[in-house]
Amino acid sequence: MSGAIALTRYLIEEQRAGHINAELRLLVEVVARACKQISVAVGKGALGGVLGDAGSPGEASINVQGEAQKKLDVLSNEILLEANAWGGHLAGLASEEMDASQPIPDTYPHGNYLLLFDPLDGSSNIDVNVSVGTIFSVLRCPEGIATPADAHFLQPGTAQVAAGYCVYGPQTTLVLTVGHGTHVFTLDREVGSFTMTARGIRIPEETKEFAVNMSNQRFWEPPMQAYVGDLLAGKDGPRGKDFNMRWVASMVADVHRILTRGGIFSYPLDSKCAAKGGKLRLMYEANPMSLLVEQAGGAASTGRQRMLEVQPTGLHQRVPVFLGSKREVEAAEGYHHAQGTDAS
Ligand code: FDP
Repeated sequence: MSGAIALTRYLIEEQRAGHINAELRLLVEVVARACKQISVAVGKGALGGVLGDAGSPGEASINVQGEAQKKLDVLSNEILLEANAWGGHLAGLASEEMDASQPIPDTYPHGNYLLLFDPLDGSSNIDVNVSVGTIFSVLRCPEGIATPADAHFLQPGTAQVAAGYCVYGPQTTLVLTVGHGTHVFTLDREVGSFTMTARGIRIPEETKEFAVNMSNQRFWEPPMQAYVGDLLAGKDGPRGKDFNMRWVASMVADVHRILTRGGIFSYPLDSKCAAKGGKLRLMYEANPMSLLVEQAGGAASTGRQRMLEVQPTGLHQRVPVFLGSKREVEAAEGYHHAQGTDAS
């Protein structure tokens, strides 16, 4: 017998250990199955007629964020909704692609969990064959609530009972935490199942690699200007070492690199996104990624506060993000605390 551990076996063992219940196990299995379907659609690309913008020619479809939707954004959202509606493990769902959350229809049994997702993160990279991914977060539905509304989803990241992402790249890889370490499962495309390929990954505490959209430099706040200025000064500057930069512009791919070999990922406040609170979404991007990173020994912050302790005020709320190697995130926070502008 091979020593490979399938996702199903891992989840059953977590259930036996008392870390999850059967309902949460089913939920994760269903999300993973949906990710396999999305992976197939992404993999077909032009052959499947799935590339390009959603909507009719000349009239792009726009989501609640005011961003043009790609055909694969819409398809991935439908796959996740369809897969999760009827299993009896959820009370409600929320997605980047939907204005409001959706309670599970009364035609299906209701469960005790809330699922939030970004069905296809990095969608501006879809048409150019660069890695994209699905990010998800699981919360408990507050007790006594049969039909959850948006307000019931507004729980801090510390309340997440599971979080993960699936990156559709050269390999399809699911990275998952149920609060007991962060584990990596690679899709065996011939067999059709996820197999554990790394257990309990640890992000190196120190790094020499950063990820940020440098084209926004002139719009950043002074602490960010100072922080990146010192990174760029390299060996001759106050940090005393040369840094390299990597920027895929798909958060899932950038975070996956950091979970694999360390680094810091940042999407800071800038004057273009300040009015909205930031660029990335708290509930289905920053929070799940932050839980995965913390469970791997890294840190995640807004620059001024631990990400997982931010009290959400809206389903689609945006936040500044700094996550990855612990010491580097602390260094970035240090610049923000030192300059003291209280922007978030
Ligand atoms: P996208 O808009 O392509 O979905 O979450 C949004 C995101 O991608 C992240 O994946 C990525 O890090 C960032 O936006 C890139 O945005 P910019 O090109 O505006 O910097």
